[in-house]
Amino acid sequence: MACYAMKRRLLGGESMTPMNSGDKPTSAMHGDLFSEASTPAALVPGAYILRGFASEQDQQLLHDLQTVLAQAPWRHMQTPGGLAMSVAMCNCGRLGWVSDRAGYRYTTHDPLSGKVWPAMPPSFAALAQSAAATVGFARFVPDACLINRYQTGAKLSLHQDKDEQDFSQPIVSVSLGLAATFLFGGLRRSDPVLRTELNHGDVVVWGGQARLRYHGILPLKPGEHPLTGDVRINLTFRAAG
Ligand SMILES: O=C(O)CCC(=O)C(=O)O
Ligand SMILES: [Mn+2]
Repeated sequence: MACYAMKRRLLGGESMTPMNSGDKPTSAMHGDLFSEASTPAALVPGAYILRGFASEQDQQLLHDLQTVLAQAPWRHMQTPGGLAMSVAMCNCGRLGWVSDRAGYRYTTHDPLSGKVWPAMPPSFAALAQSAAATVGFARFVPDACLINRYQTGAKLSLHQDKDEQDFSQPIVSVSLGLAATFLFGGLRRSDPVLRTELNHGDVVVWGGQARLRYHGILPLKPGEHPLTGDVRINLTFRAAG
C-alpha cells in the first residue's frame, strides 16, 4: 500500500482545469467485441487492439516510469500557437518528442535540463517490441517513448503521428491506470471516427495503411485506479529517427 501511495504521489501533479471536447465521434465501437485478453482485434486494417497485453507487467512498467520521471519530470508543453497542452508529458529513449512555439519535433536532449533524455527502460522496449511483433511488425525497434499523463479533463485532440522519419514502422500505444475513450479516425481529419474504451493494460498498435490515421483521446473522466490514482498514463512508442 505504501508503495502504491508513493507511486501515486510521483504520478500526480498540479490540478488542471477541465476542458470541453470539440470531438464528435460519428460511430461507436462495442468494447465487448474486443474484451478477450491479449487476443489482437483489428480496429481497421493495420490497427489492432491487444486487450490486457501489458497487464502482467503493469507494476514493473510503473516502477520503471519513476526512474524516468526522476530524470525528466512531467511538463505541459506549449503548442506552436502558444497554448499549454492539457496532457503532461515526458520522454525516454534516444529521441524525445517536443512541442513549443517553434513547432513539433524530436530532440536528443530534454529542453528542461539540457541533458539527453533518460534511457528507455528494458521493460518498456520489450513490451513495445512484443506487442508490435504480435500483429506482424517483427522489426519494430522503438527509439522514442512519449509518456503522457492525463488528469481529469485532459484530452488529446484528433491528430496524426507524422513527425517520424519512417512510416513503415508502427505506433505502439500502452494504456495504464484510468480508462479513457480513444478516437480513431481516417486519413483526413473530417473522416468518420471510431471510438473505443482503453483500459488499464490495453495496447493499441497501428501501422501500414493505418499508420497516418487521425486519433485522439476524449477528456478524461474523474476516477481512481489502484495503481495510478486519479490519472491515466499512456506510453507511445515510435521508431522516430
Ligand atoms: O494517450 C493515448 O492513448 C494516445 C497518445 C497519442 O496519440 C500521442 O501521444 O500521440
Ligand atoms: Mn498520437
